[in-house]
Amino acid sequence: MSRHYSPVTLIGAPTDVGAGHRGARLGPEALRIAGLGEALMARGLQVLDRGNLEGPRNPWLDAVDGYRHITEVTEWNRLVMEAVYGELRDGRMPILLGGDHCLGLGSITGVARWCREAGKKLRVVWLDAHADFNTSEVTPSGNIHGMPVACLCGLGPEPLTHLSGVSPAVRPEDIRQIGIRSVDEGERRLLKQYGIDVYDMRYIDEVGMRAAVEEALDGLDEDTHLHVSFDVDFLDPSIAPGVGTTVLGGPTYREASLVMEMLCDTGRLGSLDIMELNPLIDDHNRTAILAVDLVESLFGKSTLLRD
Ligand code: B3U
Ligand code: MN
Ligand code: MN
Repeated sequence: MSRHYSPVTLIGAPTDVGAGHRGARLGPEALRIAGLGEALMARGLQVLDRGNLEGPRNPWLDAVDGYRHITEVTEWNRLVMEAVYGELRDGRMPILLGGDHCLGLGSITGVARWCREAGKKLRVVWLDAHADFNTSEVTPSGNIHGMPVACLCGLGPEPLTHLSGVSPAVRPEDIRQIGIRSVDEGERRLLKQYGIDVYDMRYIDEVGMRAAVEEALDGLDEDTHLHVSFDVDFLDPSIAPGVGTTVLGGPTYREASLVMEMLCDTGRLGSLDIMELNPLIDDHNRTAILAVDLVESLFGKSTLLRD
């Protein structure tokens, strides 16, 4: 099935300021070298690569009061929010090339701001091994890439929860998490308290990926903007070794392809993050090449021979 897409814009955010390993700052270049732009153009999309945002360097300091690098994380997220919002306002589809997943906060805050103005509903699909719902009180690391979903729901430090002035930036009931298999103790309590809809690997094993994704996409209509936040550690490490925090037991290539195809079939994709790719621990860029392959499926590449 061929679809009409808005022109897309690639936005590089080369930082690992929210992560526990350095190297995700090289993610945008690795995705470009793996042919992301060319692959999208080959699918008939108009692609504009705006290059990389320029933000503060990673000072690589210890956590203070439960947060590492909060000043730098705030500035990067502000830059990302403005860039993502600006593209949507101009009628373009932003694709954020991370960078670590703390930037999902700025990206989705920008998307939510645009949805409010445009009178659109928002559905966030968060593909990840982790729930990223920690706070300064419960985080085991202080790394803010473990906190963006909590911040989106209004839980966290003011500069992060109020990036666009409105908090919560997203209603917890608009979020679906798929592929989760590593949740910290306090984080689990908060996920329950906020009622986040989590399709963890146990559930996926029991009901199958197709049923899980169908449920996660239930209720989408023509007024819904679908945002996909793709943390590459969602994938099983046997196929995607190039991330800082691998967790065994993730989706296979076939399961991940199906997720992308089903997200594509909604016809509602409006924005995308590709996050946490770390070329320094990858194997000849294979994880970036895999991410590009899956993004092609998200944009309609299919071998489907049956209707
Ligand atoms: N939950 C842990 C680990 C983690 C979260 N997100 C990533 N790693 N990538 C934490 O540090 O918050
Ligand atoms: Mn994540
Ligand atoms: Mn993760």
